[in-house]
Amino acid sequence: MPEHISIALRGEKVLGLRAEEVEDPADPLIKQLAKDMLIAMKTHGGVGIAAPQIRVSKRVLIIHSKPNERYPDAPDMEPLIMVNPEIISFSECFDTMWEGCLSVPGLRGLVPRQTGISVRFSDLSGREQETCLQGFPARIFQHEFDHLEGILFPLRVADCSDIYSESEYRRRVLGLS
Ligand code: K3U
Ligand code: ZN
Repeated sequence: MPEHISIALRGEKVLGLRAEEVEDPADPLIKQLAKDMLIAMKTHGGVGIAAPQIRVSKRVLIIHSKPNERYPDAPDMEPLIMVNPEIISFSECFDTMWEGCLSVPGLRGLVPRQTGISVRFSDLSGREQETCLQGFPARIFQHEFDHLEGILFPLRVADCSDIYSESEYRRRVLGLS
């Protein structure tokens, strides 16, 4: 029987907290947390996940960009696990895309975000890394980073008439029945 890890849903207190710094990114407990997050992300069909979404208020996130029905041009990346991520810089350009969230099922919203960012984080060996993300991976990162700050995507929607039910999003945006 596959392991089941449930996802915290909007309204649960853990999703509104600022998550705590990880003192030792190389701690085996953090490796186990990352494994649980990978399982939850894959089981629930996400392209990213943050630790508070499995009810652990720690600063760990994963991004896993891959091409999909909604974002066919997304780059195919291995899952990238980041402990204590920090944003070093943002690009000046913004774009707007429809977002969803495993913790906010049934809703989609049009969210403006910066198109590129540079980030610093620790890997699971405790080594500090820096990377630049562009496009869809940058978007996933900013969405997951918001989870570490206790912010959910509906708060980032610029115009609240751009929040749709999943069925209206499929009908009006994707042109499906
Ligand atoms: O929207 C979702 C999706 C799933 C597969 C392919 C493409 C999109 C599911 S929601 C999702 O994956 C969030 C991850 C979450 F819920 F854990 F925070 C990441 C995300 C999706 C779309 C835009 C920005 C972030
Ligand atoms: Zn989310």
